Amino acid sequence: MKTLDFEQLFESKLANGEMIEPKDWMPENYRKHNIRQISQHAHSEIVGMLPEGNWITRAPSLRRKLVLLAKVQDEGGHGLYLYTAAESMGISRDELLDALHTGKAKYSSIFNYPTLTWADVPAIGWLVDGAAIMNQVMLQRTSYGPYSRAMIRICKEESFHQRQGYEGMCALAFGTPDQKKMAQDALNRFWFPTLMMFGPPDKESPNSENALKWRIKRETNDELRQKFVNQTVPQIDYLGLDYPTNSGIKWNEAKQEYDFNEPDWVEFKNVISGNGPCNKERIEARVKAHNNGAWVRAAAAAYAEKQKQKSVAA
Ligand code: FAQ
Repeated sequence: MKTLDFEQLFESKLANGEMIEPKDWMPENYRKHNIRQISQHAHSEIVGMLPEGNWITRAPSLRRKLVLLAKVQDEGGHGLYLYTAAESMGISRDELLDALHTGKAKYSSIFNYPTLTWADVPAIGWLVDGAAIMNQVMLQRTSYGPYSRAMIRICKEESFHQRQGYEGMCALAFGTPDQKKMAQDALNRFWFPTLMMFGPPDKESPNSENALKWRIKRETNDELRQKFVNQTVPQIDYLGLDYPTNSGIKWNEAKQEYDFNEPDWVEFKNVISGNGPCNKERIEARVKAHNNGAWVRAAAAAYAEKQKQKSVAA
């Protein structure tokens, strides 16, 4: 087949809503775009283990500790599905991790903010996992097969995370006045960083055009941000918390949606360029974990080699 025929086949698959699979021909830019997005997503999952992991030893009860341990472990699993999906496009795990460790690859801006009190743990489950699901529901139908299938499983687990987060927020918001204050403070600090998770405004999003054309993304950054606000504001109301300062949240009767203030996009650009409050600390923690795990990788490789020799000899 000529390249033109391959290209037509690729386009017709997209037009018919079929998946692109690892062995299918694909344009080089489609491959690069997916590697960029899937690997950044994978990095976000494993860096995302750090802010919550910070609270495992200080969880307020055994039940909360068990739930948090399981959640953080789930995020590690999500990273593994996503790294594997990215590897199926012909890039190695070492290359992917090297890009994270050297600051060449991005990960979600949200994980560069600190977790200052226990209330940040349920606030992350509620808001951060809530925003992640809002974005990931559409990614279940993304055009690259391995990414789409990873997202189906991840979404199931993220929904559970979101609910445990909201349940934790309810415990604080309906608890003592001090607990309610902690919940309010966590909401205030995480509101704008959560809105940033959806990416820059559509008019400043260089990757959206191709992402939509190739059905990698099915909704825009602004559409998803609006949906998230519409879903979350009634949940703030139910908790009896105040809207965060300067959030500008107001019901718009004509549009049948909430108006809200945009986050500070200068701060966003700073955070994604490596200058957020915790960027340095996060990368140092990942590099340290990777180096400390070298002996495990060496042992696993030696074991695999031994098994291979055994099966050749048999
Ligand atoms: N943070 O042109 P666009 C989670 C970058 S998973 C950092 O609009 P795109 C689970 C973007 O990469 C959360 N960088 O880009 C969990 C691009 O830079 P580049 C992660 C950002 O790709 C919960 C530039 O700005 N989810 O939370 C961000 O079309 C709790 C221009 O932007 C995913 O990764 C940002 N927020 O749209 C874990 C979902 N936004 O690469 C633990 C998959 C933008 O050209 C605990 N990803 N940038 O140098 C996506 O849907 C998209 O990649 C977007 C960005 C929506 C993130």
